[in-house]
Amino acid sequence: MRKLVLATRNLHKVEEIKAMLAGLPLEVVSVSDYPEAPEVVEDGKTFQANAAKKAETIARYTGEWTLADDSGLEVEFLQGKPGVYSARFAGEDASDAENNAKLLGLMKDVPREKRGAQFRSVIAIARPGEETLFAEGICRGLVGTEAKGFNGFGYDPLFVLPELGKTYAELTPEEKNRVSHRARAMEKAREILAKLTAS
Ligand code: ITT
Repeated sequence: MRKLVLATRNLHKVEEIKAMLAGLPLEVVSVSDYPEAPEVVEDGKTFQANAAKKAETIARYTGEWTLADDSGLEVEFLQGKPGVYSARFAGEDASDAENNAKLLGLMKDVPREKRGAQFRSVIAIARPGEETLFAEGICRGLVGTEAKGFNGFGYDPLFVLPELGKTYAELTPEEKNRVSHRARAMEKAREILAKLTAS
């Protein structure tokens, strides 16, 4: 079976993406299985640029098909921030708790109708010697006024899905994987991979 390397060091993402690739004729491994693999500096200005850089760097290093996700939260009141800086919103090496505290602080006293936000995921699929392919997914919601729920990672406890009345962190992994930005991007990525593995 052909290998697909997941170029992410975020174990939550690895779990989500592995679940979404189930059933495809691919042996899915993670970049953690390559201890000497290079660190990728995420200096792009867009999710697409960073996703491409992660996937292409690891594809070049491993010689295998490689899938990378670059994602983040875009808050309307903050003109799209933290965006590509979501992981380091409160500084390099910031924890999820620190990032969430910074976001809550900036959104203090902002009324519900101005708390709109969306999560965006861009998936890049790189193959040695071939053009990189992309898939994007968006999930709209609101920034909550307090952390709720314990599942998931990152901004999950603050991201409210108004139609469910729950945050991402209050969903089971299966529920999140049905509605999330990453699920939507991966649905398209699955179609791309299904075609590539069939040809
Ligand atoms: P890799 O680059 O190794 O994949 P990362 O966590 O640094 O791991 P990104 O650079 O794409 O990934 O940053 C994404 C950040 O956006 C992530 O750290 C979270 O803060 C946030 N994020 C993305 N998807 C999320 C999700 O499903 N739930 C909560 N927060 C998410």
